[in-house]
Amino acid sequence: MRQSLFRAGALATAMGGVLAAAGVISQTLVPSGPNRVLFPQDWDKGVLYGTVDRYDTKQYREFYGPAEAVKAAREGKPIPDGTVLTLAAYAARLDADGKPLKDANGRFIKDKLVAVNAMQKKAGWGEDIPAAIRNGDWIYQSFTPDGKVNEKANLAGCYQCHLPFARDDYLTNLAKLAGKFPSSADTPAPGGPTDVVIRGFAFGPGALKVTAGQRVTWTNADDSPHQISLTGPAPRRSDLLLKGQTATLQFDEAGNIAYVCGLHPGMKGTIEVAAR
Ligand code: HEC
Ligand SMILES: [Cu+2]
Repeated sequence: MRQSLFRAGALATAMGGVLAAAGVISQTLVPSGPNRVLFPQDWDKGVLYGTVDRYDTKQYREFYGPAEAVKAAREGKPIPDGTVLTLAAYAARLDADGKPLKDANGRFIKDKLVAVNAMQKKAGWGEDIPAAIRNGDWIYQSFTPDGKVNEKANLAGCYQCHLPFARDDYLTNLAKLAGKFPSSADTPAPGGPTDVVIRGFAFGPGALKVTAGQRVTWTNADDSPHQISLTGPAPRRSDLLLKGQTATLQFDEAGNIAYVCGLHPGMKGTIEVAAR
């Protein structure tokens, strides 16, 4: 199991600024409408390299890519020029109470396709994307299920959200593409007073009280990566946490700390740090 300590990265701080500024002007940063990424006609004929059950949005998502990209990722090589990766988002099938139904393996069951999101990498692409949010040579596009460009998509958001994963060629799920996501990893059962478990796309407990000088440890129990991202005056991000991995952070000063998941900002938590 990997244990990561937080780094107070300059990147995280810079990103906080970019995101704050971009919130206001994001729509104009990257115009929506048709761009160089065309609808990936045969997306479902590629390799289905990963799925995610989104408990927070009640969606079931599939990742598709070409065999050459899977091969490159497995060999630790750069993702080939021209690669298109597709995220197919489906509504999850719900029971009468609006809760997602599960199959024999405990996974969500797909209902209607709601969106097809694509990212494509080609040498020289991306030069017209503002430098602050550019994702190398990747360009993003969002399509409706019938293959039309979703003109309402906030494309700047794609770049902003994927930017912190530059180390992984801007992918949130490079580990799944590379076949290295530890889906069957054991998750320890932390139950200490300063432990937070991430399960079903939620922080448990969502509100934690600690005393200044104490350390908080987050453990990811989900079959999806998550990331602790402190918001507020001193933004910090943990490494990506795969299943079974932990991040630890010490809180030395009293105060209220708010945080979200860097991948799924709808996941929220707080740490209340009492004076010693
Ligand atoms: C709020 C953050 C966020 C935004 C905004 C976002 N993504 Fe993502 N993207 C994710 C996450 C998280 C995943 C992994 C799947 C999941 O957990 O739902 C992902 C996965 C993907 C993948 C699969 C490849 C990979 O490993 O990352 C593609 C393709 C993709 N997104 C395209 C897009 C496009 C196109 C847009 C803009 C229309 C977009 N994304 C906007 C967070 C985001
Ligand atoms: Cu998350």
